[in-house]
Amino acid sequence: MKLYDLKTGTSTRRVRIFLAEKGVKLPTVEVDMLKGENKDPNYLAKNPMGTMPLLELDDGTQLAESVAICRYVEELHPEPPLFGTTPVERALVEMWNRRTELELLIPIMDHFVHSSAFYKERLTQMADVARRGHTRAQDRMHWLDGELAKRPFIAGDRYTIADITAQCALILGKNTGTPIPADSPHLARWFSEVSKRPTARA
Ligand SMILES: N[C@@H](CCC(=O)N[C@@H](CS)C(=O)NCC(=O)O)C(=O)O
Repeated sequence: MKLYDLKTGTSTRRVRIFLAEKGVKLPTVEVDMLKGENKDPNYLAKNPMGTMPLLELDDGTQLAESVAICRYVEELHPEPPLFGTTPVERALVEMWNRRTELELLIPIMDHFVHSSAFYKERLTQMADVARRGHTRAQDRMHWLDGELAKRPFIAGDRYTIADITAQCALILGKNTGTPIPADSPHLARWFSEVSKRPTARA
């Protein structure tokens, strides 16, 4: 197996933290996005989306979505479980992972890519999308704050992929102008705790 990675990426960080939680180390190739290596025909032949992470299996299969990669690793290495263990736990983890991706990560990402100098030449930036992403993300952080007043982790009593997604989203938010609002103590408590895990800097 070979993992195509991007050290500074958010989806790639999700996979690195997941692997670190599992104690799994994979041969890794760093793709230099600044040099356009992800748009190179050789890379596009592996992943026409031109994105990382990409997990290349020994039989040539290419897995190119961070959650798909994590699910595959979970099947091979079930311990510790990061997708839940019972039918209801699995459903709750799925629910919260989708929510943290759709409601938190994507709005934070929208704000970042539609306002940062880095993306200026890479796409048509729309100020309205940036503003909407910022407002929506902050609204969803207040919502999550209320949820985290009731339990230790995003999907229940245990750290799961939903925490990893939210953790990576909030790292991006912190670095790109959409931080945790000052009046969200439960979200701040949770973020401080997950940031202290040994895997947080993977
Ligand atoms: N939905 C994909 C998103 C992948 C993605 O957008 N990756 C970023 C880096 S974290 C990327 O490769 N960007 C390249 C580009 O924007 O050209 C996943 O979860 O894996």
